[in-house]
Amino acid sequence: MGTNTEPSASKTKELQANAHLSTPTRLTGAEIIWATLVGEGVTTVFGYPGGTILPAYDALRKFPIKHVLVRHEQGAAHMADGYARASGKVGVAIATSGPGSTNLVTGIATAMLDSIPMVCITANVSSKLLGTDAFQEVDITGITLPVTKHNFLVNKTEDLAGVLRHAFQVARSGRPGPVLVDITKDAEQTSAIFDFEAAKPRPYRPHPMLNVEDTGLAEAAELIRNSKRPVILAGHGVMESGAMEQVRTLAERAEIPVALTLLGLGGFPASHPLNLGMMGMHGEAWVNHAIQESDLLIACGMRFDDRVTGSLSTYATKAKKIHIEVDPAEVNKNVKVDVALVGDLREVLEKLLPRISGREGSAWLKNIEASKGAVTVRDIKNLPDSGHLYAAHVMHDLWRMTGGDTIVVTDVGQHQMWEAQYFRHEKPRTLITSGGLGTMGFALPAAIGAKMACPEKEVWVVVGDGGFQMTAAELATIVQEKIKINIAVINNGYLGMVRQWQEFFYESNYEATPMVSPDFVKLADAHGIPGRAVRTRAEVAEAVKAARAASGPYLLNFMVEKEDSVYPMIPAGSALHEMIRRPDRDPLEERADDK
Ligand SMILES: Cc1cc2nc3c(=O)[nH]c(=O)nc-3n(C[C@H](O)[C@H](O)[C@H](O)COP(=O)(O)OP(=O)(O)OC[C@H]3O[C@@H](n4cnc5c(N)ncnc54)[C@H](O)[C@@H]3O)c2cc1C
Ligand SMILES: Cc1ncc(C[n+]2csc(CCOP(=O)(O)OP(=O)(O)O)c2C)c(N)n1
Ligand SMILES: [Mg+2]
Repeated sequence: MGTNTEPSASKTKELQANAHLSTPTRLTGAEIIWATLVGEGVTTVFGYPGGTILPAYDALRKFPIKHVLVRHEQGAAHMADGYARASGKVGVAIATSGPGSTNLVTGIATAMLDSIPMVCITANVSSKLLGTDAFQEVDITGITLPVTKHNFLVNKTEDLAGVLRHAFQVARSGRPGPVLVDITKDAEQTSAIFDFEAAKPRPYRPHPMLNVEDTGLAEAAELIRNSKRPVILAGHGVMESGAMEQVRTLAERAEIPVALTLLGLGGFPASHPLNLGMMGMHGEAWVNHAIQESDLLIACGMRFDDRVTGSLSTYATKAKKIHIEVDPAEVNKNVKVDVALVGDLREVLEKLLPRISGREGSAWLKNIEASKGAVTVRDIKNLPDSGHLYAAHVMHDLWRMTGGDTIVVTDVGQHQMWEAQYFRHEKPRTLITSGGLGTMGFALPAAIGAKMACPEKEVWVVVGDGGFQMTAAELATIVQEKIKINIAVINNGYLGMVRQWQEFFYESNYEATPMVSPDFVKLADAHGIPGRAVRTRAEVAEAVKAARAASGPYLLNFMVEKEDSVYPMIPAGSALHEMIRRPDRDPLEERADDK
């Protein structure tokens, strides 16, 4: 089954014949919306129609843009987000006024917390009705003010092209983020001269602080030269900046190990000898110990989230800190740093690298290696089959069988952490996950967006039984769009991550976490999607093979151990080295000698 992302041939012809972009032409506001999007290079949008946005939908047929009809506007926002995360381009979501636009809000906040470039276009009531509590009137610019990078209300047709172009510029420049453009119905209906060139925004002017000076670079190089126990902390900004090569060069040239945030996974190859793995609340023990013992942290495009630092007063107290970061507001926000290099990571590293020469790091690397001890590689392939199906095995087999060459889109919870621990990401943009907001229901729609952006790539959804039920309606979107996505439901019968907190911190009072679910295989079947349940470890590989071989979407319902927990775990607010470890006699051992 192929994907359906390309505009139809007839629409493409219209684009070629489309003189709007070069010759100023009189168009309706509705037409200007699409004409501007075409000019900005948009080929796919995700949306849901309604009364006030109907003029725009009516005009859509004239433009070479593929519209994906979602089942809930939250899905449209997550799809636009997944599209952006997979491709690096700006994702676009469309909704009508009132409930249509408020349904976008969770998806917008999700993109905001993870710095994802997105433009959301909503319609509002006609300008003369604004402020009258008209039918489906809602102040969506007010509502989304704190969760957008910027937002606009347009009530004049002649302003539309300029505002939309500006919105794209804001979304993708500097630290990316979501932008909302709310358009009154009358601005869609009346006409104006569309002049794409004249609507071009003024060139993006970086913040005046974004000017790395020689003194800062010299100080950073000096700290690196003199450090005995440095660690690079690589975050999401590595991918957003496209600085994978520069980070690697820095690590290799100065022999510095690299720890990754959840959103940084894939920015530095998992198989690289200098890769330590994930840091933070569910990071590897040796990574957190290395950070606590370090004398120099070089933070590259990461924002010292509390899931990463644990308690700030005890965080890496022996270390000097260098922070390379595009957003000045992030510098000294959580962690006070010694040298701040504010700018685009790739550009800053390109200036810094000529000042870095060979540095001997083997003693520190050996020290970290030794600290891995008996509990290390998470290479659990040879562990005896205890008759239990652990989510860890599912992730591990998924990684082995795909060779890691797939986009994995996860939801939020235990399965998300097991994916991060057991699936090894070699390449950027192969893990798509909601980190900052931790939005359950994200995975299925975000995967649709990712597949639309990268139709040639294999895409897997890894989702819990709880989160899957939040946006499962988008199964119908998969079918309508004829796209091939594989879905792995990690079904533990619980809101597992919350159950784990109840077990550890609330005396196992499992209030409101056991969850009854429908038969997910039957649910898929009702959509015409084949699938099967998997109950034992022996069946996992065959099931993954069947899903991959199927020509269309496929769902696997993995009935995993119900009360397993994610280890290690730093209790919220504790120090980074105060980890709860997997109990010794737990059936799922993680031993170094399993290599
Ligand atoms: C259940 C759960 C558990 C979690 N556990 C962990 C955990 O154990 N470990 C962990 O790491 N995370 C964990 N997280 C995720 C965590 O909440 C944060 O989302 C994550 O740590 C943020 O990573 P980041 O700072 O790399 O990315 P972001 O939050 O996206 O920040 C990226 C930073 O890079 C900057 N940037 C962007 N573009 C550029 C550029 N061009 N040049 C320079 N800088 C740039 C941005 O301004 C921003 O400051 C968990 C999340 C959930 C839901
Ligand atoms: C929209 C939303 N509501 C509530 C939460 C709080 N929460 C975090 S993880 C989790 C449990 C997830 O359960 P499930 O989807 O079954 O995944 P599991 O942890 O069992 O792998 C909950 C309720 C959230 N992150 N998002
Ligand atoms: Mg669950």
